[in-house]
Amino acid sequence: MFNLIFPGNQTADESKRQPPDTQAEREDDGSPEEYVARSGFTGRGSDQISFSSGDKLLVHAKPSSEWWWAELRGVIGYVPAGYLSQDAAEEEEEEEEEEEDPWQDDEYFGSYSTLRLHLEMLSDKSRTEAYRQVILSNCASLRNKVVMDLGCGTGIISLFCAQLAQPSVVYAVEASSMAEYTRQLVKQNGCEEVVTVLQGRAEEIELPEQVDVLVSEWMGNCLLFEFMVESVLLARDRWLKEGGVIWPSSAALTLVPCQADSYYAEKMAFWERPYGLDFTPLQPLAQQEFFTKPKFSHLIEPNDCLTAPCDVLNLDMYTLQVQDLEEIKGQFHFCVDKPGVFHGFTAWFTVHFESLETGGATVELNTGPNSEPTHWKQTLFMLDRPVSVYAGDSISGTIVLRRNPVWRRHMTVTLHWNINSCTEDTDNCQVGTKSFPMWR
Ligand code: J7C
Repeated sequence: MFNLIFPGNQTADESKRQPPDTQAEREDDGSPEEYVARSGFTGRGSDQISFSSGDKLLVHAKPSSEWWWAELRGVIGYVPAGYLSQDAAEEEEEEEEEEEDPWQDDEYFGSYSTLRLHLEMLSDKSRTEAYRQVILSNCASLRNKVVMDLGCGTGIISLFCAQLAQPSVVYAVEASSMAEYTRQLVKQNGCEEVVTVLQGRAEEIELPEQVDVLVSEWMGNCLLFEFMVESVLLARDRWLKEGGVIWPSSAALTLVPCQADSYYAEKMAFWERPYGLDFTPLQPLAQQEFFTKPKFSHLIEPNDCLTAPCDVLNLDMYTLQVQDLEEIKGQFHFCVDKPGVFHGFTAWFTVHFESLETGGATVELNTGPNSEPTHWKQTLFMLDRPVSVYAGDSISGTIVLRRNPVWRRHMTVTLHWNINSCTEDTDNCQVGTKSFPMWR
């Protein structure tokens, strides 16, 4: 599933270097060249120098492509070459371009401009068939309706509408450059009379009229990651007719305490005795590296669930407000029904599509372990230390999804839990809390 790559993660090579001392390593004509710092750098050790963005440095030698020998205000030392640039004007321009967008839209829509993610989404039968089923089972009610398909991608939902129902028009809105192809697909399938492809961000496009139905496939990892839901809420407030319909109409996040034996073995227990040697000093590093962030492509076996799952959040797409997304809290109370090792919590979501037909059934898209696996899979939140639990124990607590105040597509999931054990003579209570950035 979609994954943003984060700028600002540059790491300087920290290996020790000696200052260049041979003439061969120095600049050809021996005279230093002036460079401007593209961004600030904090030198480590005694042979690197620190500088701020915009500082002018004199480069005396380029002993490697990565590390140069430079001077700033009379201090001389190593600097990372990638931080320097020779043309100040070009640099300013780049800086403007690089000014980081809290929505990372270039990267986000860029990733939807190639087929990789569309192939993944379209190949997901549960997902795609759920939308198809919604249209099919509501085809009578869709007759002569105005539909907006927000984030239509290759246009599959719009094409289902045109093919299976008789809406008066479908506005297929897509911000990525895939929209150009979507337009061709609409034509190729003879749907251009009904489907109008509009390329642009849903927040910025203008429609000639309000819509009866707002349909979108906006769900991300752990339901909210990407926060495309915000675009849906804004479109609802701007373009949905009074009494109009939103598909999906509601969404729930479900949690279950679980075992994750093989993941734990692979990433943590591994260090106990590889090749007969004790590598346990690496375990704190392993915990940091593998268990700090959630594992988003986890497939939990129904058998790994230690309790019955519990819905921790329920979002009503008609009443949910953009500002509600800043912090969403839920609670859980689980009763352990079999002994096992509590390694973490697994989360997944379900969305519901209300029926427009009298007596019609709600369509559900469930991404949990008891349904067909989807491309979202499930999200695993590993505890720092596994805890043995027994039938009759209870695990209760809270979950908070806190949206990153800067990076608007990201959030941190904080879990807080109490384990009440009734197996020991004295009742035993263990408390834990852990915050998981997704991904910033
Ligand atoms: N406006 C238009 N298209 C969008 C928007 C938006 N605000 N946000 C996301 N998309 C498109 C995106 O380019 C991609 O084709 C699809 O919607 C994302 C689907 N992602 C998901 N997690 N379901």
